Amino acid sequence: MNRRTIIAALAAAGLALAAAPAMSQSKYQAEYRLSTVVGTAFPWGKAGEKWGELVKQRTNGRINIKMYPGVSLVAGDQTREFTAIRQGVIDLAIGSTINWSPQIRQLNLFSLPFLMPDYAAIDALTQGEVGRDLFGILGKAGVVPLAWGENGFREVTNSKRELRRPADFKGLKFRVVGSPLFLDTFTALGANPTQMSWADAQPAFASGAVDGQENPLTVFTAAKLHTVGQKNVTLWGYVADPLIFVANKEVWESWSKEDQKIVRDAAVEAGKYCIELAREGLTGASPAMHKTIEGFGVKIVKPTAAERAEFQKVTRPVYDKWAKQIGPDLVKKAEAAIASRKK
Ligand code: X2X
Repeated sequence: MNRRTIIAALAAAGLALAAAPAMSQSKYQAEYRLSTVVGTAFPWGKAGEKWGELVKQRTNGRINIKMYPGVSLVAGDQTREFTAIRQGVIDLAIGSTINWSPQIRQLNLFSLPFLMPDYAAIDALTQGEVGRDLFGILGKAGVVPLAWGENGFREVTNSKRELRRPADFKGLKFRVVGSPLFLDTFTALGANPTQMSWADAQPAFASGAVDGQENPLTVFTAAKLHTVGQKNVTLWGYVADPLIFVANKEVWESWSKEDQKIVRDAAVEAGKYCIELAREGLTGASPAMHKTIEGFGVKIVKPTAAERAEFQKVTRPVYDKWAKQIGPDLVKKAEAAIASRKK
């Protein structure tokens, strides 16, 4: 049995991993397991690949990162990823704030409807004091946070009709991600939300078991969601999910200071690359990706300011309820950072 098998067995048995540090870490592992939800067709997976390449090259192969897309180390259940990192079943991860928010309630911040109006607002949070506060919280929760990346603004899509106002959501069945906040948001809109992993979601679109979903357009195109009936897209930009690069604490501490610096710097570089890719074709007056998607026969709806305000109004009680759970001080700090952002 190697160290990882022992740790996995302990975790499966529900035993506290306080026992793990007693097993001395005399040498580096042959391989370090990096968890992501999606693979290299997506900016998220490309960032993981880049992180691994940079680290391997700069450590002369001392640290060899293997990517496990599809959160396969936790059998596709992305809401269990954070716990598995803490337990050492996963060595490294690039995770969405949404998927880790069941364990770290403050990460729900980014899912507050209509908190972030533009990319500058995301940057104002992740690159400022709010980002540092969240890294402090993750550090206390037992992982080592290294860098920010990005999944993107999550646009709503469905197979039935154009969505311009809350009334259009009525009765539609939506697949939502694993934070209960999303159930509240879609319920407030009058829809019928159901929580599902990404792995389960795609067959559910194909079979028509659910009508719609929300994800960044980079996910829409890479996963070819137009081929599973998603023929209507509404660009409402209601939330965005940053990605966070982290390491398991014990793995991190087993590395030399020199290697820690290499891994951290490479994460920052791969994170910047990820953010660039996540925004590619999505900025400017007539974004190229919108044209690409329309070319698939998909109808893109761009809500007017008044229509957007209507969505904001019906979801405001969800914002207020969750602001309390996230922590009013953190939310106020985020709102202030956004109000004074550089555009
Ligand atoms: O499951 C999703 O929707 C995805 C791929 O965007 C996340 O992992 C949050």
